[in-house]
Amino acid sequence: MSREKVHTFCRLCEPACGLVAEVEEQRIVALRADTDNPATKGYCCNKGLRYLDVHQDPDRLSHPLKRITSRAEPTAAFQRVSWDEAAEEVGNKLQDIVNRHGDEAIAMYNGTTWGFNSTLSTNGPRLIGPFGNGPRFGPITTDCGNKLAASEAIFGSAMVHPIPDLLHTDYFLCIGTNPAVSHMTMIGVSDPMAKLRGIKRRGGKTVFVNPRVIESSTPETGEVLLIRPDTDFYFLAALLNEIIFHVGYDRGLVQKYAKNFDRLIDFVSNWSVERAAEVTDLSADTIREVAREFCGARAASIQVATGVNMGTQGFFAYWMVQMISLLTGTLGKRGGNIYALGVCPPVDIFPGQKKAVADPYFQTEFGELRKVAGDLPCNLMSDFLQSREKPVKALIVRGGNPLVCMPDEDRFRAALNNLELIVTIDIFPTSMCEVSDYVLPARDFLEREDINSIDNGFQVEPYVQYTPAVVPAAGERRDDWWILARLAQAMGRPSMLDDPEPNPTAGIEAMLAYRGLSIDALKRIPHHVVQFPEPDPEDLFRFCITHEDGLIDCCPPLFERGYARAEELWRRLKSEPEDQLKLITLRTGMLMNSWMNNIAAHKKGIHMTNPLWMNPQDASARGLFAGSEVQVRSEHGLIQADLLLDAGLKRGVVAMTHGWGQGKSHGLNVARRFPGVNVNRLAPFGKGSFDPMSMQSHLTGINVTVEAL
Ligand SMILES: Nc1nc2c(c(=O)[nH]1)N[C@H]1C(S)=C(S)[C@@H](COP(=O)(O)OP(=O)(O)OC[C@H]3O[C@@H](n4cnc5c(=O)[nH]c(N)nc54)[C@H](O)[C@@H]3O)O[C@H]1N2
Ligand SMILES: Nc1nc2c(c(=O)[nH]1)N[C@H]1C(S)=C(S)[C@@H](COP(=O)(O)OP(=O)(O)OC[C@H]3O[C@@H](n4cnc5c(=O)[nH]c(N)nc54)[C@H](O)[C@@H]3O)O[C@H]1N2
Ligand code: SF4
Ligand SMILES: [Mo]
Repeated sequence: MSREKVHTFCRLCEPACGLVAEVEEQRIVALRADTDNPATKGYCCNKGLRYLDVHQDPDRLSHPLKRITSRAEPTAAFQRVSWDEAAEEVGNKLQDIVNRHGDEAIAMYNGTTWGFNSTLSTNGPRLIGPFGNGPRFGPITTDCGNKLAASEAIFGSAMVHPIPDLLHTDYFLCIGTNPAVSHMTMIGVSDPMAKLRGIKRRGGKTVFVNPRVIESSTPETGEVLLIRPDTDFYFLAALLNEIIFHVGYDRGLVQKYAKNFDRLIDFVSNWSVERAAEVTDLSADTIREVAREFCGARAASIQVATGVNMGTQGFFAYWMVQMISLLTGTLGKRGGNIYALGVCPPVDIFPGQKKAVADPYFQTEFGELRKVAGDLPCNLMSDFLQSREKPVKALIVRGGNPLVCMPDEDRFRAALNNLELIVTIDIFPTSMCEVSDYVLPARDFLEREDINSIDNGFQVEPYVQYTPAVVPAAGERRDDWWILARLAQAMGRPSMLDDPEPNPTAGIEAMLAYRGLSIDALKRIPHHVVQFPEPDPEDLFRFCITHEDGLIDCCPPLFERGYARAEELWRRLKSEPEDQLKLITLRTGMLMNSWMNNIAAHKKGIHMTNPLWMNPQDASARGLFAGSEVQVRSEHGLIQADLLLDAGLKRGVVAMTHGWGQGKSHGLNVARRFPGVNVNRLAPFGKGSFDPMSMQSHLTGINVTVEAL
């Protein structure tokens, strides 16, 4: 039997590790790291390799399903229907809803998998537009809404995020991210830990800022400064204050590229090192030392990720990050934070993305809101689904699981009862599918062609890779773009399928054309990979400042909206009792947010559930011990969990992995036996529960109490 090797790549997270699939008679028999991939050089993690289990999982969705039980019944039953039946029924119902309730009656939730699917993301507006003007949601506002909104205001575009030049930096300030586990986000870097070890070998160092001694911190990388959760803004503002008023800043970049600089100075003058020390649990001397080290390094760089984004002030924190780069002259400098031109200059990958406007806010029945890259705040999804002013009657969930990944599971379940139609497009029968009326089966990444588009502009070592579909899709699974286009067509709306020969790769070809490439050309190249020259740090100033005047806005007047809140939250933190417990969330190498949870080989030891981790001294102060069953309570909810001890946690901090709590996924025969607990039941939800600057959910540093059951 002939065995063919197909070069492809992983699309679970941002390193896009090269893989080789071995294929016999259109079946994948092995999936391994592509050791000769010129870009990712054989690096790969267990999740990438285990994707073969995902691909072969007998529980996978392979046919369109229609619900035959009422939604009120505890266990859902589904019947297999043809694509035509499913599409026509859904299309008719959607159109009928629009006829009765208007063009704003269809809500959508587009999950994380959006960005990892280029035939979907490059066709965004054409695929989403036909469903009207209803509210749009997605993980943007639980993941990185702060970054998108802040970059839009500062640089002019939501997709501009200067990355740390990890190959040349000699001081890396790494805040609220755990590269060893997550492999980092909004930066595309193969084998991030090797890059961090490289910094140390060159005589530099990484400084982590985190409430926990994380796996990434080793003698070969650097130490952790243990910060009190949700205080990063004060730490970053104090760093900038110290740089401006004591260490001295670089006037070169400021004179050339900055506007509203005096307003920035005014704002920062208020946030001294001493004030930060009062709430961050970092001493004034420690903060001063970081400022001196950062400025004294030959080339210093900085990165913040979800640990900061999910705080109450991720937007202001990210603002400070950009200003630290600008004022230390490390922005657009080799070894500092740079723009890494990839296959083409920044492109919009979110359907509703637009350039900066002076005031993006508008009035709604839930207060003043803005959209971030087209999305409304996830924390108001339940409210919008029950809107009196603009009734929503249908919800389409594509490639995400808002039941588990957003706060507010109970209210969200209740809000779903209001809807006439729920459609979920997924590869697995998740808990979201269980509450849906129609469930539509998508193709997995081994079943579709793609390029690594999500990291365009964020890659430490830029390259583009093409992959063909490794094997034909099993059953009746269809591409995500096709499914959305088919539903639009059935509604009688403009659809990509109106074209007798639809071309889902036109957007990809347009990106490739910038470099004189095409899919055909990539197909002929070994591994289908083309690497681009080392980034020119100055490209940042060429491509990334998209305000009309060509300047970086150091302090848009819009930001004043957050000033009083920064003071108010500081006072609140200062007045908290010393023994206040704060919850943070974690990732593990076995899960991808709420999924990869049906892999039997992963369900071993501590990975069989999601315990509550506590510092041993905090545990003994409460008479708790490893194995205790505990009750964790916040102002917003209550859960039960098993307690385990982690001496690496800062005192006063407890931690849990998110993505669990799927006992109601009856079709997932492994996951339902290892349900775990939905930690997001403890997170704030509804009006006022998110960062008003960026609509970003507040998911870290949540005040909780823990008691024995
Ligand atoms: N294995 C695995 N990899 C993943 C994912 C996954 O679920 N599993 N998810 C992918 C996705 S969607 C994303 S967005 C990325 C996320 O990538 P990362 O942002 O790197 O995600 P985490 O590993 O959760 O790291 C967040 C860190 O923030 C710390 N933290 C929590 N609260 C605070 C705080 O208030 N301040 C500071 N300074 N730190 C804090 C936590 O201890 C944790 O170490 O990972 C991606 N990669
Ligand atoms: N407490 C807490 N909450 C968090 C986080 C946290 O760190 N702490 N992290 C937040 C972050 S960063 C994110 S990104 C969100 C994630 O939020 P979501 O995107 O809503 O959740 P995922 O679990 O990533 O869901 C992905 C779904 O897509 C399905 N899927 C996989 N591949 C495909 C495909 O090709 N097509 C289709 N149609 N479906 C596919 C999977 O089976 C899964 O059901 O969660 C957020 N929630
Ligand atoms: S690091 Fe991310 S992209 Fe690489 S194999 Fe693991 S999950 Fe896939
Ligand atoms: Mo994410």
